Amino acid sequence: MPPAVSPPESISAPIDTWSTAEVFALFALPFSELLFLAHRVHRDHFPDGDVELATLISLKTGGCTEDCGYCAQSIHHDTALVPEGILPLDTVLASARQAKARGATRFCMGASGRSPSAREMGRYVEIIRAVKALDLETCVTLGMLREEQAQQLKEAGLDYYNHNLDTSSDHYTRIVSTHSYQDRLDTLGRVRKAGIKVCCGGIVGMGESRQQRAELISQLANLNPYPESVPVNHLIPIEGTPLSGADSLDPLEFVRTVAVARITMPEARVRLSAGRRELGEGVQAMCFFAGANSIFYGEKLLTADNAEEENDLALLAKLGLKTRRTTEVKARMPGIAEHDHTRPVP
Ligand code: DTB
Repeated sequence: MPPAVSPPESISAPIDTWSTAEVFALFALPFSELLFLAHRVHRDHFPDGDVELATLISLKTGGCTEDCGYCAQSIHHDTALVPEGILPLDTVLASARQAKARGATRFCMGASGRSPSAREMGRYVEIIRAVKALDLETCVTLGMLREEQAQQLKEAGLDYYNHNLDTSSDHYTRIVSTHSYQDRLDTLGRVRKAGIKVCCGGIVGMGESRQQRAELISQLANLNPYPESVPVNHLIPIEGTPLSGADSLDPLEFVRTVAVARITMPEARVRLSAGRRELGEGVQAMCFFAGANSIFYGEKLLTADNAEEENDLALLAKLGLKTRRTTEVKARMPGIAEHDHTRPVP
């Protein structure tokens, strides 16, 4: 039996580390109690309760040598994906400008591959500089990095590096064979050392147990410091990948995962990421209550379709949730009217 966590007092005490057993005990709380705790932590740390809008683009698609079992972009899997080289700078900038005009504050860029070559790094650095100059927060995910590459990205003005732990260390060996969990931790260490903020989370619904979900959250929460940004993805089963037939996860278990991430990483942006559209409005609403405060906003993720922007804005309006930009603009200019969530931000 995992030790009982006696809510809510135990949560308000400063907790520096989270054992898997403690995290598991959170997962095992009655649903309403878990959500109540998570929401309280959320309110304490994010009194504005705003939601960050982040738009994602695939800078380079497919042709990846890694064999991650969930991914459409691996050369090891027989998916319908057509590989594409690095997008021209102009195309990326047009997309970034559009994302900003529609209300996104963060522009996330993903490039396929085990790790970037020197030539690719040159292109990515140029792109990051140019996007940053548009006054957008920048985030990239480029695979494994060496120390000097992390430094190069920092010098380009990069805000966040996304590199997920994906799942527990023991389950990881069943998902990926071309690199190890330790490789992931090593890159995360180099990103931290370079002074870049860390975006690191996982994917649930890959056939892992609750114990393994608890291990993942414990790993993330015990990173010192824990990530500033924690994407919680729901597996999108992609035809031709080894995980295409994975048993679907109970949506309420997804909500629990979000809640546990919020409680254990109180100051992080918990990102409702891949698979959000498929969760439907009711489950998304519960995730926001449980502490999710960032979403991918835009018609596409990397290769998969995302929720429609109009529908997202309508959902936020229905829930009375403000976007991050609104709050920040209001903080700078008290009295300014809130924007109408049912229409794109001018
Ligand atoms: C993250 O955790 N999720 C994003 C981002 N980081 C790079 C990626 C989601 C991809 C979903 C599947 C696809 O589009 O192929």
